[in-house]
Amino acid sequence: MSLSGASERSVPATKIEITVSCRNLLDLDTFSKSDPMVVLYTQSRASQEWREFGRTEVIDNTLNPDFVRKFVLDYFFEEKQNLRFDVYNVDSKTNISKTKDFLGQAFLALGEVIGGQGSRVERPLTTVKIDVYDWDRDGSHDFIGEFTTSYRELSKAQNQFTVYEVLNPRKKCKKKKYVNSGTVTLLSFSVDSEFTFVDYIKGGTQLNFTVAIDFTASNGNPLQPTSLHYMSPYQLSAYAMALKAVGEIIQDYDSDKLFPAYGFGAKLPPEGRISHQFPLNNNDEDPNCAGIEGVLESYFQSLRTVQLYGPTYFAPVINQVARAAAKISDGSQYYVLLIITDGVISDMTQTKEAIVSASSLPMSIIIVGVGPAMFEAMEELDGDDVRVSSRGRYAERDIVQFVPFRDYVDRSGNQVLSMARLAKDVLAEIPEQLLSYMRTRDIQPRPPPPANSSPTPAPEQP
Ligand SMILES: [Ca+2]
Ligand SMILES: [Ca+2]
Ligand SMILES: [Ca+2]
Repeated sequence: MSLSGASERSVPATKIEITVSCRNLLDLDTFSKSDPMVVLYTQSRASQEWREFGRTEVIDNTLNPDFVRKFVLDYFFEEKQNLRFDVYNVDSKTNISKTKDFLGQAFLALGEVIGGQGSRVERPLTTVKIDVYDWDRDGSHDFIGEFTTSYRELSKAQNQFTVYEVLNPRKKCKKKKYVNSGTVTLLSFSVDSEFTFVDYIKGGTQLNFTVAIDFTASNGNPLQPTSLHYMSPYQLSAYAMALKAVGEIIQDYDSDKLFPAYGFGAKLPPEGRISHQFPLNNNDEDPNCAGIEGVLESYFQSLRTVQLYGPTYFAPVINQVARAAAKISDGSQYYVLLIITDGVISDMTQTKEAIVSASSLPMSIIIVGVGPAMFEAMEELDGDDVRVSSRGRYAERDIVQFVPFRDYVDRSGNQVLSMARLAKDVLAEIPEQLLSYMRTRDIQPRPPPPANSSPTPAPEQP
């Protein structure tokens, strides 16, 4: 997958309106409070350059401004849209561009605003305030003075010494001739960079999705309308809808658009053997289906031939993908197992054991819950509150994301309300799960290949 490919998708953009407030800003005006203003910059993905997007009004005499002017941006869920907010104190009596003190800045991605609780996020301004003291053994250290700086200014010290004037506000007020209380020189500055999901994908890490579908009897007889697998010429079953919607989302991230697809918990013809991982296309040698259309086709074909049975075992299919993931530890391949289920699990103990074992592998699991169940077991496997453990051993990383599909469809169950929201939640934990694997294995992203390089070899399929 290449990033530019993903961004060329014609997912309709959502307009996001951003309102900015600040609290406890530095007071830099001598006789009154600061007059703050915020300038928003957006980062170009191609050049990484920051460009001014707009600015708020200036509010006089406050350290806690609630700005009225809003920023309206286009939101693309599959892009990381980096934003930078610079806060200035404007001396409103003079020319704005000439006289403004920098109060600090905050970085965040637009997705974080949307993902924040109540679509609200708080960030400390990265202005760094440094107090300088004369150290006393008895603890009564004497304040010498202070200065402020910012990340941007600190980073200049990578090439040059930076000298800061240490100022004591009290002395500054009292003495007319006061210059400073000494200087501090920054001799060196270094940054440990954190790589992003996109850095790895650009560097050639391939995502491989495997699909597994619950064919157990708890889903109901496919010939009856109450079944989650109901075969009707007029509308998609709950499973088909979930598979189609989620499949379309993950399809763009899969490197070769080939999906090994399995069913579990069915009785197979002719002899009626119960299987917990049968290829939907009935081809043991090559379970790959071409695109999500191919998976859907094989799913319908299987529904007509197998008998829904039980019990519901997740562990076999998890272990199957884990075996493929275990063969590759250089960060070039990352596996994602998508399980679509009604959540009535019979092998919770074995599944937890399988997850704990898989947590050391380049692998994630997305569980999509179909139907009206409570899904407590699925939430437990998601492990967001309590890390999954088995026999006293905790999973090394959280590798599971659970999404209850009913939260994204209308009352009739026939229509996905927001593909963007579903996509965001389905993919929500993948970037961090991939990064946590790379971090713990100390794998750095490779430099992106030149634009017209030959395609990378096909990944190994489980
Ligand atoms: Ca694939
Ligand atoms: Ca999780
Ligand atoms: Ca989760």
